[in-house]
Amino acid sequence: MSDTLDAQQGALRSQLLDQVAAAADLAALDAVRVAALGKKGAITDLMKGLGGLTPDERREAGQKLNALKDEIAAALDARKGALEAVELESRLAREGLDMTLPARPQARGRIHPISQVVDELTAIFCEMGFSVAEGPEIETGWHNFSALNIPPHHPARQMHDTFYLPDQDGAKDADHAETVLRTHTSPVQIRTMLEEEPPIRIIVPGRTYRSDYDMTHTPMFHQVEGLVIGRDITMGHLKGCLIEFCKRFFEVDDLPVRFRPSFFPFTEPSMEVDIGCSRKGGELVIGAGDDWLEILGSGMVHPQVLRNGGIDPDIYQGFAFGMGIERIAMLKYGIPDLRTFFEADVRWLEHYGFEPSDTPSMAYGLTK
Ligand code: 2U9
Repeated sequence: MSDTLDAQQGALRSQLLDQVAAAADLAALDAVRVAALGKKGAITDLMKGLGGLTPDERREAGQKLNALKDEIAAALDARKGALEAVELESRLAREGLDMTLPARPQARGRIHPISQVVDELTAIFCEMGFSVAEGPEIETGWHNFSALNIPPHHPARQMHDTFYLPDQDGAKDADHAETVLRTHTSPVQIRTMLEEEPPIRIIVPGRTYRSDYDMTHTPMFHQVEGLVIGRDITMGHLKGCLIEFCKRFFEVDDLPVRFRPSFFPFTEPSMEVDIGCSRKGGELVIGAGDDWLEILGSGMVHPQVLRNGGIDPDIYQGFAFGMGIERIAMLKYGIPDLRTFFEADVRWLEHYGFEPSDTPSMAYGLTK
């Protein structure tokens, strides 16, 4: 074959092989294929140029051109495979899922300690057969004080302790005209007694208000009160219920519990309940030691309060109890300052808050 044709094919071969290697993606590679092997491609042009040769020259040149065509086609296929592999790798990297990631992203939100403790109290008492009652936070003087046997000039009624609102018009008497922010959740129990027949077994968690503000008091705080009314309800029922509650809430099976005589206008006899603890080295440990910690107040419902609730004390008796929710939350979860409960500081919530999935339940032990 002429030296010129040889040189042409040699130059074309290295040019095409360089272009195949340099093709950065499948589209560029296809352009090289068309430029080399297409109808107007470089190799196709050389094929057309064979017409002017002798039969022997044409046969030799044709064989060499076919060999070049096969070599370029093979190089194109190899490069296509390599580029497709790169394309697949980048798609896998882009679309891949890391199956070791948690099913749900780490919840950013937190349940406030008050909400968590209300859920814990509800889990404990509802498992004992109580139901949850709610009622208005703006109350009449009658429901908040008189019905509870709190006499007209009792200190609790003073402005320094109670938030008064303007009297309601059209009330049936001065007591019902008087309007306050409730100072405890007891009025809801009065309303329940007026509306339901015994037996009654309710807890009433909720906001309560007192005109007070210092290291251990805030104008709004949370209480939970309980009321059990039935035939032949005795102090034994009160003690059994509250001892069980304290053990389950603080999750200490052998928790020491003691009942101390006290006085409340709405219960007789009344007793405050302490749990055993140790304060050695300034650290509070609940359940062990020879010290005591007041948790709640309780008593047998005063007969006059039963009458105010439309219940005959010669047929029914009952017991009641009440506790501050912030107080037991602070004791149980070691939260030092009451005022931080209401500052909505996200860092505080991140630290003292609870995971939404930490739903308290007696089925799995109050807190996992
Ligand atoms: C009715 C009858 C009786 C509710 C009770 C207490 C004792 C008590 C305080 C604890 C700390 C309020 O948050 S606190 O300041 N409460 O000690 N509460 S017996 O007695 C009732 C309630 C309603 C009809």
